[in-house]
Amino acid sequence: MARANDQVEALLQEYADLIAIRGGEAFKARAYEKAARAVGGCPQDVSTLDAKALREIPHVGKSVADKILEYLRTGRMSVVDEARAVVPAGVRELIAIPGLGPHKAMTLYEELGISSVDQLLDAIHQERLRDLKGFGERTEENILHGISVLQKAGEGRILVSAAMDIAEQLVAELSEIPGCVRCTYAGSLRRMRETIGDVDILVAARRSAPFMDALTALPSTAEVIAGGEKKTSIRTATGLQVDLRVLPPASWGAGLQYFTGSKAHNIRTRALAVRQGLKLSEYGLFDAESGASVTSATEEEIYARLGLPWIPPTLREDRGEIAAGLRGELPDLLDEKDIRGDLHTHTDLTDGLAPLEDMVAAAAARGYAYYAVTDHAPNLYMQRMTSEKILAQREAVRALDGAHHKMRLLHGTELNIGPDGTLDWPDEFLADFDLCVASIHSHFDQSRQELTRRLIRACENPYVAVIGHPTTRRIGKRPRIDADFDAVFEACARTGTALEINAHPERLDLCDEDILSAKRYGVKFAVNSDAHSTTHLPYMRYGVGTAQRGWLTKDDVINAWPLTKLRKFLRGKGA
Ligand code: DGT
Ligand code: CA
Ligand code: CA
Ligand code: ZN
Repeated sequence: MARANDQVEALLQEYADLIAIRGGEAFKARAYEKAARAVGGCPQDVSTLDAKALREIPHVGKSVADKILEYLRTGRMSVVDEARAVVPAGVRELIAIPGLGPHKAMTLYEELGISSVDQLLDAIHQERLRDLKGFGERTEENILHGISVLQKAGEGRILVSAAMDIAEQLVAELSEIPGCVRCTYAGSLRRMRETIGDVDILVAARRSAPFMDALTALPSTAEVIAGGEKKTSIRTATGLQVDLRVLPPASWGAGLQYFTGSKAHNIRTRALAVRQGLKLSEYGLFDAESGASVTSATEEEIYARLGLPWIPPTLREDRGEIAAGLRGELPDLLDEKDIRGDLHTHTDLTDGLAPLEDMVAAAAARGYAYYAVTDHAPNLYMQRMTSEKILAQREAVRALDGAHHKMRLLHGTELNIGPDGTLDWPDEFLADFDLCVASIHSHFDQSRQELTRRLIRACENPYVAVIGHPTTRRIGKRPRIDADFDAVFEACARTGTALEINAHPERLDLCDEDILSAKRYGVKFAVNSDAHSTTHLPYMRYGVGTAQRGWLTKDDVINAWPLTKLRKFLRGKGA
């Protein structure tokens, strides 16, 4: 995505937050929030658009368009600058704490002068919040919990998608430099971890200086942390650290293996080498006694010399991949090109940004064999869905089916699993959908017993084929719900309900470890983008990466199946 869109999205979102903090009209804050999301999800680069084209973006009217143009012209939005002058930056930090809204944040600032997370922690420990109107012991607990969620997710790590955007851009630029033999990213990003501490880039070249110089000279480089002949570390303007290492082409394989990690995987491979009288380092595989080089050019050769098949990076976490490799039992992992369709997507009939036609065209362009439209059901009240609207949508979907000749359309919905496990519509109504996804969108704080029963009840509904984002966590924003997931996985296996691997980079839900547990129960999975705009469909790659980290093959994943087999699975659930 174009960077101007990201920057405009961030500014509009900040403006929305600042309006809310200052107690402005809620609808105005909401309007800027919607505009922010729409710009973020807009497929065109906003810096190439004129006033008229800007206003064609959903939720962008004259006043927002003017602000975007001002930003493109001057690099600032004066209204945001004015609002910033009134509300200290720290207060906006406070509203990022789960459980603390803009109203409470402003009260804390006005009554107690609190304008940072640290000051808030001090105030709680000194019990200074107790006397404030609207604050009690329970609020304190919620705030403390919220801060710990924020800090745990934070720890300086960023979402895999944000790191990937930067890494791919760097790899493209460094690959252009004369003398570049190979260039790729390694580390946790190559292993597709859900969050990334720093980006590790490797180059194979005879001379390192041109690459180091290019990295330090990039406009996005804000600070050079350390520069040397073998390794240069920089920090980008967004605060992300990038380590660039330049290797001699002959030791490419050894360097790539070493710097891909994980540390735990490397400890295992080194121990395996030692047992065979070898020594493995980032420079190569050597005979321990003579020091003679055995091999170093490719990862395949190094693994082969250790008696292993090449191990996919997503498995390199010391979760049994070495033992499985030695036995010749590594899974044939799901690949992004195995995915035949997307089974959880939205349109602008609810909170999506793009009309049905655009979503379908974008899905067809991805080469899908089938595609499900699953807008929100009525109990998510803000979306104002009705039976009439969804039936009208079904007509539109049926009419469009065949327009993209190779892709079949499925009409579904994303149901809300109510506090007691009941769903939005009666079974007779559900029976006419091609596919029902059911998800939890509210009452996250129920007891473990209630949450477990609620999910199991949804699985037992004969028309629910997929449980959407099963733990509801949002990385860095909301913790997972406290349910007994072993019991849920067991129920999914028993009832033939698939579990979603939601590919949105902020969700990645189920996560890798849950997938490993669920698979032991014999559960099937659906890897879905949950796209709310055409630009979200490519999030699929992060879902596939997560599925790989959970050792899944295409047999485990219902949307890697041919449509006939998928339909049979759905029929098993009543559709
Ligand atoms: P991150 O950056 O925290 O998301 O995680 P990684 O895995 O990218 O870790 P990083 O950047 O510290 O190092 C990249 C890889 O280099 C790591 O996965 C394995 C390798 N590596 C780095 N330091 C060591 C070390 O002290 N011992 C071993 N065995 N490997 C290391
Ligand atoms: Ca790293
Ligand atoms: Ca690193
Ligand atoms: Zn949802």
